[in-house]
Amino acid sequence: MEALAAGSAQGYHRAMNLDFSDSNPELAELYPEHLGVVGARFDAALERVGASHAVVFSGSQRMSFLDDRTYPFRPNPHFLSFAPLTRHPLSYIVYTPGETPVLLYYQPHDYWHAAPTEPGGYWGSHFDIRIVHEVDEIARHLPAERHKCVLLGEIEDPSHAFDIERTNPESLLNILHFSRGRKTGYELACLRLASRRAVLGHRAAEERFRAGDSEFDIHRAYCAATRLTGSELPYDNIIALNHNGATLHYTNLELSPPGVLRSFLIDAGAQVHGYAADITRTYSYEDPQFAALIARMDALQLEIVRHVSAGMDYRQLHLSTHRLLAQLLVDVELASGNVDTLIATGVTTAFFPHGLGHLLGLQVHDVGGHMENDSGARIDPPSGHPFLRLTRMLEEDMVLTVEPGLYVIDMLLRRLRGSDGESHVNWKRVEELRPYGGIRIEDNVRVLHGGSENLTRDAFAELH
Ligand SMILES: [Mn+2]
Repeated sequence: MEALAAGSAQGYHRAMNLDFSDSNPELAELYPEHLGVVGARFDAALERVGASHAVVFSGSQRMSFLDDRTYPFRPNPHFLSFAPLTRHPLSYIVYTPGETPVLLYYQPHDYWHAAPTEPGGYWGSHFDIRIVHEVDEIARHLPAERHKCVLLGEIEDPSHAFDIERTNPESLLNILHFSRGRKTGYELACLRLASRRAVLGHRAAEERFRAGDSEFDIHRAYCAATRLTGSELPYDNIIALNHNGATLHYTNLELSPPGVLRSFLIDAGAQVHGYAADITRTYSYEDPQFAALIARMDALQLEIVRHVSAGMDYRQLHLSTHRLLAQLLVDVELASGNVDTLIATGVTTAFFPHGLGHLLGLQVHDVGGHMENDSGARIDPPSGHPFLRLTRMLEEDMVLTVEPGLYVIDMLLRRLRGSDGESHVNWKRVEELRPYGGIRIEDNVRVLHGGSENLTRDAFAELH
């Protein structure tokens, strides 16, 4: 990481195959097949609703209330699925089956803001690109028969719909959302790059934790190493020292380091061409007992990852995690009793209250995690596990997270008081663990027939 800080990032990135640009030759090779797959999905989706054209809107900049400032731009993921246009509000893709897609590329004459640069890269030659400087010019590039169009995107200003009346039909979206669960070769390459990019940050963050930095300064080191600003991250970094790790989505970033350093939980991602990584690690400062507990959770996580393969029901993986966690709680003397009892009395849920994981892609919590098929049928989470975001049968080339956790969350543990669970908890051990917050280990995993590819562990192994 010192090499990065010293300014030789370009050379380092090239050496480690970390070309995040849109001239990356590997992505250039994979992209045409990807665009073909996206097109085929749109063909099926348009046929279902009897439409001839999909007009996919990138989105507009949202304004703060009573202000002239905008929120960070978050593009429509359906727009991003065509091309890596992450900074392009007010652009449109017109997709017509059998034709080269038209890209209405909005490039305003604007001396306040940097307009999008000239289109190009590995994707540019696959579109009929029409540069427009005024929003009004867009209308004449759209198919004249507006009733044969469907518009996909978030329309806040009705003028951005250009008289297209059918917007975001659910039966059409069901096809796109269900099929996005499986990634193309190009998407897998982007996701691998995103994992590597995030791991650069994780390495730098651990180093700053060991050096005694504050949460704020660890966050700065993370952004510097990934070459991403806070608003370019796929989600707000969770950088939690000591007991702050018990807050599942902790994002406060304290400015000063704590007086005593015990533990560090970091849940931080990165994105490459809109595709996200979502990675969590937990470190002990110098307490061998907490380090041993982390090692136990790491082994548990790997055991669950070992069971990931096509045909597996992700709900079963989540329930298996509770069984393994119950045994772990007994082994480390945080609880006593048998596995079934600890689950039935809610003890495992108090220590591990979130889902095992979720689909990952253009969205950190990618769409379609609860879909049974492309017709809109839904698979509910198992009873008692409402926060499980992925309930599907696993298919080859899905990419998902596996992120078991173990925390001292007083709000949840208090609820066990007076219940059947109370006598199974070793409250003295809970007191001892409380200052350390919690543990979460999260990898990004690609489903294969008979196994999986661990994007995150591969990246950590490469970038040592
Ligand atoms: Mn996650």
